[in-house]
Amino acid sequence: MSANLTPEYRNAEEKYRQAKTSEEKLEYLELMLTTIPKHKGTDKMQADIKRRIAKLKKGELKKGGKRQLSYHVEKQGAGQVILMGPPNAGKTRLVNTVTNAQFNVGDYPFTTRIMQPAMMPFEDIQIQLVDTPAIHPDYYERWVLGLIRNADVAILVADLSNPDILDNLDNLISILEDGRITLTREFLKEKPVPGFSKKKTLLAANKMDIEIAGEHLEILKEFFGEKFKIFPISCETGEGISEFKRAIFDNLDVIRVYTKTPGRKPDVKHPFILKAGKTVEDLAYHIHKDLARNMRFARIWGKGYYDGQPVDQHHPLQDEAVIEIHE
Ligand SMILES: Nc1nc2c(ncn2[C@@H]2O[C@H](COP(=O)(O)OP(=O)(O)O)[C@@H](O)[C@H]2O)c(=O)[nH]1
Ligand SMILES: [Mg+2]
Repeated sequence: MSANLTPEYRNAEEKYRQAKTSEEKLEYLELMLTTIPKHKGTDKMQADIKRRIAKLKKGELKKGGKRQLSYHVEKQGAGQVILMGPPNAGKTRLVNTVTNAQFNVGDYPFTTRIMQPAMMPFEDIQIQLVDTPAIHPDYYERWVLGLIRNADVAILVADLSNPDILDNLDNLISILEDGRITLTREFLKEKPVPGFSKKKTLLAANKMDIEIAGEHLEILKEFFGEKFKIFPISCETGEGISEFKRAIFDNLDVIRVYTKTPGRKPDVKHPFILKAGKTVEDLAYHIHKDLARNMRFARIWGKGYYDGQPVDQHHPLQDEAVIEIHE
C-alpha cells in the first residue's frame, strides 16, 4: 500500500535527518508523528517514529534528567500569557514592570536563557506572564515554540528604538511559521488542524520614550497594524502600561463572576473565572454538578440588569456579574 506522504511530512523528515541535537530530533520526530497520514499503509512507520521518540526520551533521562527535552509551565491564575520577541526588545523589563518579578535585564542580547513565569495582579485577579529567551534567526531555543503553542495569548514585544524593527518581526514570524505557529489578531473559532497552532497575539511596541520611537511606531502601524493590535508602551516612563494590562485581561476572553447566597453580601474576594460566553448553568456546574442539576433559577446583579433580576440557567454571563443561584 502506498503511504501517500504529504510535503509537510517529508519536510519534517528532512529536518529530522539534519537535526544535530536530541532536542531538535525529538521536536521533528513529534512533528513527523503529527503530520504523517494516519492509515494502514503507514502503521509500521508510525510505530517506528514512536519507538525512536521513546528511545530518545529514555536516553536523555539517563543523562541525569537535567537537560529537559520539553519545557512546560503549569498554568496559574486567570490565564497564561507568553512574551516573545527579538533580543533586547524589553521582554524581561516589561514582565518586571507589571509583576513583582525582578528578573535580570541587560543591554546585551540573550540575557534571558530560561523561561520565567511571574504573576501580574489585575484588579482582583492574577494573570500569569511567561518571559522567554529571545528569538533571532542566528539563535533561539526551540522549546520556546512549545511554550508559545501552550499559552492562552502571546505578546510580541517590538523595540521602537531599533531601526531593524520590521525585519526583526518578519524573521520571528517566519521562524514561528516554520514551527507551524501562526500569530493571529483574534481567537479563531474553527478547530486547528492537528500539528498547527494559531495564537492570538498582541503587539507591544516598547521604548516609546526614545526619540526615534514615534517615527518607528508609524512604520510599524503601516506594516503590522492590520495583522495585530498595537499597544505603544514604555517601561521607562510607564506610558501605556495600564491600558496594556487592561488589554491583556480583555484579550484572554475570560470573565469574573461573583457568587452570593440569599440575604448575604456577594463574595467579592474570590471571583470564579470562566471563559467568555459561559452561562449560569456552567457556573453552577463549576461550583458543584448537583447544583447545576437542582437549580431552578438565578438572580443577577450587574450592568444592564435591575438588582436581583431573575434569569434562567441558559442565561449568558458577563464580566463582573454577581449571581445568586436558587435550588
Ligand atoms: N529606554 C528604554 N529602555 C528600555 C525599555 N524597556 C527595556 N529597555 C532596555 O532595553 C534593554 C533590554 O531589556 P531586556 O528587558 O533585558 O530585553 P529582553 O532581551 O527583550 O528581555 C535593557 O537595557 C532595558 O533597560 C523602555 O521602555 N525604554
Ligand atoms: Mg530578557
